[in-house]
Amino acid sequence: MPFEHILFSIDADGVALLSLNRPEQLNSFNTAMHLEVREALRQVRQSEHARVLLLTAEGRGFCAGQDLSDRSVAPGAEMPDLGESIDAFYNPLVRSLRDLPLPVICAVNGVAAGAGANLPLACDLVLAARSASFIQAFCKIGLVPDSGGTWQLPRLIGMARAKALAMLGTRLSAEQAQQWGLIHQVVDDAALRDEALALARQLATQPTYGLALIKRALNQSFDNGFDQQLELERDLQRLAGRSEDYREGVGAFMDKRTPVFKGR
Ligand code: T3D
Repeated sequence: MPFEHILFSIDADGVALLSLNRPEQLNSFNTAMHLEVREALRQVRQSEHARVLLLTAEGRGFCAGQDLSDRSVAPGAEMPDLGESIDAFYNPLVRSLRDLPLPVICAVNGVAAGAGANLPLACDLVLAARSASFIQAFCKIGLVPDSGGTWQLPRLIGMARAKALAMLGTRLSAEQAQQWGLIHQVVDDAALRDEALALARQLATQPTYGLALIKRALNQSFDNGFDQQLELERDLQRLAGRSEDYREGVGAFMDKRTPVFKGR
């Protein structure tokens, strides 16, 4: 399937790069872009080579959420069922990013608004350009934060800050987002793509099967009690302990050589 609204590749190092590419509309989502992102994520899941996904975007913005030019309603016309759109597109997208059995890096290159502000929160390691910002823009047009925002925000930054962002729609700078624990790292604008790619390449040499199990454990921890989480750690450690990468890691340690991991 040729892509028109995204750039997508999987390189020889195992880095899958997915870049949203509707810069004139600040990479807001229309149905065509949703379908292309879905297809790219399917290819990443099925690839034997992909070890890490890097999600980013072209132009001055990261993503402005839903393309609102698809949402104008003429007076008297039937209102759209946005729940259908959430079911069909946004929920599958965030589930797919969060459940991807690979580390997912998000490089936020500019303003991230609406669903575009919450997509990075479904990723594992979020880097942002110093000039980037996060806006829970939904309240400005009478909507509710979606794409997992109402679940992620209170857990990551606490209820008081979550309510302020969601109900005031204020712009949160990348630096403030980092200080609040919403994202991992702020990077100078000109260095963002290179730093994100370097991190992706470095992670691609690591035991990525184990990293995928780590993200599963951490993602489930919010919903588990302590005992449940201990049991989950046991189950995941059982899987990790049967991996080729574990055998290689221990072997390389004992032989005092650099391990060569395969992600399985
Ligand atoms: O509907 C469903 O399916 C339910 C799901 C909803 C999920 C959602 O994401 S709802 C929230 C939708 N997003 C927004 O409300 C954000 C709208 N955009 C903005 O508030 C601002 O554009 C930004 C704060 C993001 C950036 O502001 P600024 O001043 O840097 O840029 P700008 O001039 O507003 O935008 C630049 C261009 O991008 C402009 O087009 P033009 O005038 O140059 O031709 C603008 O219209 C376009 N653009 C920006 N955001 C959107 C958009 N076009 C369509 N849809 C957008 N969301």
